[in-house]
Amino acid sequence: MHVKGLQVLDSRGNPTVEALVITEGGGYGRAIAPAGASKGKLEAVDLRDGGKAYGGMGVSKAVESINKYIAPAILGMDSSDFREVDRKIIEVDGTPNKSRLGGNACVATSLAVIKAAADTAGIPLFEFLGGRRARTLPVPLMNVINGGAHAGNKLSIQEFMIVPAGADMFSDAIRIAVEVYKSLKSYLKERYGPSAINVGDEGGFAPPLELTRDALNALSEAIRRAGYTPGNEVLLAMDAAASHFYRGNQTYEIDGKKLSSAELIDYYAALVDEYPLVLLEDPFAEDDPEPFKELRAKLAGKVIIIGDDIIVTRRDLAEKYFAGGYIDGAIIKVNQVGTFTEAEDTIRYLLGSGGKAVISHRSGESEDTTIAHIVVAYETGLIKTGAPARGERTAKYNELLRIEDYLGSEAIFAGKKVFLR
Ligand code: 2PG
Ligand code: MG
Repeated sequence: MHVKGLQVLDSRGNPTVEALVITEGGGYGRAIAPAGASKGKLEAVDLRDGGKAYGGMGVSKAVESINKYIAPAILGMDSSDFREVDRKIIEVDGTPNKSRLGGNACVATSLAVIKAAADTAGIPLFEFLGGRRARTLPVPLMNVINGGAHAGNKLSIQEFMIVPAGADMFSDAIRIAVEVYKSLKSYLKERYGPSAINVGDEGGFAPPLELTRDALNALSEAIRRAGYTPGNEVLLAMDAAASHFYRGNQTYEIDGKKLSSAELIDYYAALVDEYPLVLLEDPFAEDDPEPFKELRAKLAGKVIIIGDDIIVTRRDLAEKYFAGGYIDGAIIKVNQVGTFTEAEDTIRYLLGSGGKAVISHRSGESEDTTIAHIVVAYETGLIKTGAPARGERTAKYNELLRIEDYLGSEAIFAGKKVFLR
């Protein structure tokens, strides 16, 4: 097996790392590292060049990590031993957070290796990882109103998502989501003017709204205008990404108000009563984990609580917060830990313990579709990969449509039951 690195661009126009793996058996795999904007403090390091070129965002050092350090270390290894390859990458890096090689170099290589292994075996990646029984297509969590760090508006909450879980099959869920997305577009334009349909980093609209309820009302109205009933075919979800509006000392600044953690618990509970919300991600800051527990207990049976910044896809943190009753599950972003094997370990722990694993994109993405295969391979039933628009987001949905087509009548859609605890 040979690996080679290359600097390419991501969806925000920032340089990112691509790895190409070629195996002795004639297979190949290519993967591109994504990049976050609202990151957890404990994420693997995204190695950047600094300096003047690309505003300091270049990744030539990370590309060099692949060509100079990873390539010779894994030369001759078999791609089907991808867990061994990941162990080798971790060993060569030798730091707790991939700061020597760069998490971006590690993740691109690690994902390219599993893709090359599947290609060498002559089967799709989801089947290579999950075997022949893997056939559950996920419910998509589609971020259609962008706020927080992903948009230039005043919305405190980062992501407002539509969840077409009431569909019969995945392709039907995509159709419903697109109809609601279009209906939202015309509603926002009519109500807030033409600039309201500008889009944010994840393909959702970034209208000049200020209040959380304004965004949730817009979604409910768009669902109704598309001919559906909020809470029936289409449910709602939010990623608060609350670390961004945490002001320290158990205080949050949301919707122009200062709320204590206890007041924020009541605020979320009121929203869950008013709207068909089924999933809340990062409702509190990573530095303020205690209220996760109370909110989860209070909203039992109504909503599932998902951790992103507090877990950063690490198995030890998933265990601590899931076993401790803080969360129902976690967001899985392979680049937060740096290798596929580490992310897989976290997925297996969560699913094996009755928890949820939401396979997720980053706000900075590319045409890479690996996450579409991962979500089907482990049948986690939940994917978060942006609006049903913009090439880097639709690339994942299109790959899932291909997988559904490939599975034919064998395909299953996860549906609403995935939200049961
Ligand atoms: C998140 C993500 C993806 P980012 O917070 O969940 O939607 O954003 O990639 O910027 O961390
Ligand atoms: Mg998040």
